[in-house]
Amino acid sequence: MSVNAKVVIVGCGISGIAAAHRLVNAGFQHVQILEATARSGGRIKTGTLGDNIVEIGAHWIHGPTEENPVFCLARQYGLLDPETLTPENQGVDVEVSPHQASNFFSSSGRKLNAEDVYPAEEMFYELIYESSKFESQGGEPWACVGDFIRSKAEQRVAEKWKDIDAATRCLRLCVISNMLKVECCFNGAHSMDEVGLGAYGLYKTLPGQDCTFPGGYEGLIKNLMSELPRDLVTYNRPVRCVHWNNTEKEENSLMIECDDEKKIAADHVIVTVPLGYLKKHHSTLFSPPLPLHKLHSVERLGFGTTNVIYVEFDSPWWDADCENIYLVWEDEDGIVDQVPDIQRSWIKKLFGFTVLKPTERYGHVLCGWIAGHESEYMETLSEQEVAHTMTQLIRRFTGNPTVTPRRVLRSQWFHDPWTCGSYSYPGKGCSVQDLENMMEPLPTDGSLLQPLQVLFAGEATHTCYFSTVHGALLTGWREADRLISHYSSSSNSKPLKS
Ligand code: 6YU
Repeated sequence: MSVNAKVVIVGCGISGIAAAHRLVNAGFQHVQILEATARSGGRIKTGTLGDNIVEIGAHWIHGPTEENPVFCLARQYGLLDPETLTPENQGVDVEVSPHQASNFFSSSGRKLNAEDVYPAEEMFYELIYESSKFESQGGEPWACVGDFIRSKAEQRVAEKWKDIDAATRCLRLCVISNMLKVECCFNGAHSMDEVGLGAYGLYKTLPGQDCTFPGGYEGLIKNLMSELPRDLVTYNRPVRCVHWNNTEKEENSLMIECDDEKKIAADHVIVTVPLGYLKKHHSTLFSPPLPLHKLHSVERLGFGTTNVIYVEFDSPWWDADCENIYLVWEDEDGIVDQVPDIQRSWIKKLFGFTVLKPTERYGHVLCGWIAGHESEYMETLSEQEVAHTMTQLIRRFTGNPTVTPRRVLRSQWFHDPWTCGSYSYPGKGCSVQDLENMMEPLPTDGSLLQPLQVLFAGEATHTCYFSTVHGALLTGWREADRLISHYSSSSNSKPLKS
């Protein structure tokens, strides 16, 4: 098949690249990507900390098995460690796999015993599991995951832990607060009070033990880009406005206007900008504006911030087998995942660290995780201020007044003007209909002159793998396939007018 229709893709993240790949391989002759920045990859971004390769954006292949196209591509390009490829690794059921080795430290400078912590962890995981079972009830009677967890936990604590001493009970509640902060990072939400209970179960996990790219996630982008024509992407070319349903005589129905005033006529545009960007700029990005039902879904779906703060040490202060470190504040006021005074105590939102493994490769590097408005405030501080606060934090929790990080590096996704946060989550009142609205092409009225003018891809348009790289990639393929099947019927092959 050879197709002359002109397709413009807005954004060169994984979804835009995936769409371009499919179209070019299917014989589309005029495919162009317009990217606002000077690089490909979007939220897949690999950086360095000293000699170490570290991820600023996406870290893991979630569920590295045959069903995951990111895993299949990474394997094909030879980007994974051999142990990742073993059937044992692919066979891991994440829902029932044993706890990863974890260290818990408290704000009074002591290492907590496993037996003090595990009952709280167990209760929390039970509640998270139950939170995913409300799809058919639309979340009633709780609107958000936070409300559900708090009310159920209080009830169960009163029943199950009534004979336990007050200090242990109090500590366990603080552990539950810590787990809620973990969940905020996982969901990319400021608070679990903003995550809708009715749609929480929409997200689907794939089997297999999550894995990383030893040479960096951007290796995937480089390999995919090397298979596309060199001049396919125009960098530093932000799109200002998509003029669709343009009925002026002699004009193409679709015109893409760039920030530098350049105007590009096209038959189809695939918009892959992040939901955070769309929330902020939808009123100027589309002319005429988005239909109301689509706009409401853009508003209802959530898009928050999760950032990383890397810290490197000369020697470890955690156990040799430790995979995760949790920092439990002992002065929490009930079950909470928000900090009351962000400027003074933003650091309380950082739940802890993942330990970069293997040690032979990374040395002693920790990746700290922080979500929400606290993390957005952190972005406004200088790197020195962040390093100072991290040093104070670690000294306090380890009880060691001399421990000092060698290097610190953090991400700043909220202030990235082309992303405006990290990834999407189902907000309060959301349902699968919102994700379906997100992916619906324009114009929605099939009787109009030119169908499939504006198509939508990107992680926030996938009904069950939103917020992930594999979800984003699949949406790029989905929209390319929509155009391919449109042109497979010869009656639809319409040449570009101008
Ligand atoms: C995953 C992981 N991961 C950590 C962090 C982040 C993300 N994700 P892009 O933004 O890539 O591309 C759009 C392009 O458009 C971009 O280049 C822009 O510059 C450009 N653009 C914007 N405006 C423009 C304009 N006007 N004109 C032209 N161009 C314009 N995913 O699989 N594993 O470990 C993580 C993580 C810190 C920030 C992640 C992870 C998310 C992925 O990175 C992300 O989905 C995709 O890269 C997006 O690709 P794209 O093409 O759509 O957009 C209920 C329940 C919920 C449970 N949630 C599960 C959570 C699982 C996610 N976990 C994530 C964790 C980490 C650590």
